Amino acid sequence: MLSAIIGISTIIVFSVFSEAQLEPKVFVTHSGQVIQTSGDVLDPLYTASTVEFDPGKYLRDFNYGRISELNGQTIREFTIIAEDDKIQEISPGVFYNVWTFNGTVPGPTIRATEGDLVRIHFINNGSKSHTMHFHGIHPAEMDGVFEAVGPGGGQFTYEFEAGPVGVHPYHCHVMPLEEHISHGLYGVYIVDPKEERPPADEMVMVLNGFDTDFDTENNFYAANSIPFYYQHHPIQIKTNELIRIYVVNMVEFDPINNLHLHGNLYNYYPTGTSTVPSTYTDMITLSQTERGIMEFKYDYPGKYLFHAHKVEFSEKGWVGIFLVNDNPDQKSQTGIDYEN
Ligand SMILES: [Cu+2]
Repeated sequence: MLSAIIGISTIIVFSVFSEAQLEPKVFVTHSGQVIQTSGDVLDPLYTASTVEFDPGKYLRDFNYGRISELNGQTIREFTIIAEDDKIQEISPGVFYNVWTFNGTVPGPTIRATEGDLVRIHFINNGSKSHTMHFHGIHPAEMDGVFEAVGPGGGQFTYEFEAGPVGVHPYHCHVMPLEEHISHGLYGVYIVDPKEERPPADEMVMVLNGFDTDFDTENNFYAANSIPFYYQHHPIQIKTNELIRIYVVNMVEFDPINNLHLHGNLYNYYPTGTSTVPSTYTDMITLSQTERGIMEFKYDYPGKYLFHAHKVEFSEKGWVGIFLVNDNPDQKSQTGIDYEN
């Protein structure tokens, strides 16, 4: 609604001094701000956010769907709506046209147990064609590549059995793919093993970036969309409590990303497909859509950084802090029984 008002009320006034391309043009935004530029204006100008995204909530928010059962199989149904007209304040004063699944970037974390039937009611309320392409095992027609879902209310139902066990991305797969992904049409899909992993304080981190000046290089990087968010709002955890992070790299334009943890090492399970870790390290490197599960405990309380050891990324926002609180009585915040 607000974005529609913005769209209608954005008045573009430009004075043409000559036919020369580099002559300055003056733009007046809907809020009255006057902007002069000799460059092309590739997108409308915005000064208001229409997205409400809380990285603190997203971190531990898992969506298990509407649950029913048929012939002994658990069915999990989700409704996912794509839009491409939302505006998010990526960094103070920097507004960017994000394309969203259910109103946020990343979209909701979808979670099922191996063997469940996952049914996604996908509605495209955007102005361009979109799809949902899940990584994992499913029939060809459920792959979200060749069945583009048209704009303005197009619908498609994706249905498949959850598997394999692990952490997988989902994203739009309409061309130009780079544009559809970099604007934010992605999220995380977790498949739990039938025999549950040990109890833990679980989190999701999507490593992402935003190219806010359209030069196919990212201007901002983050874990969960907002640069420096977890530095300003440290993630509270407890000593001796098992932490499990489902991490997915969705950074477009850059060939690699990485994740370094301070004062500790973690067991790492690439793609989460094995219950046996492949490595014990403080640093993993990930290409786009590469992902895995990290597990660790802190022995000592205090503040610990985690960040990209690609320093450019950390200096542009991909950095956070774990605030490890002392836990002398071994009281768990996740219901873990420490006696066992
Ligand atoms: Cu798309």
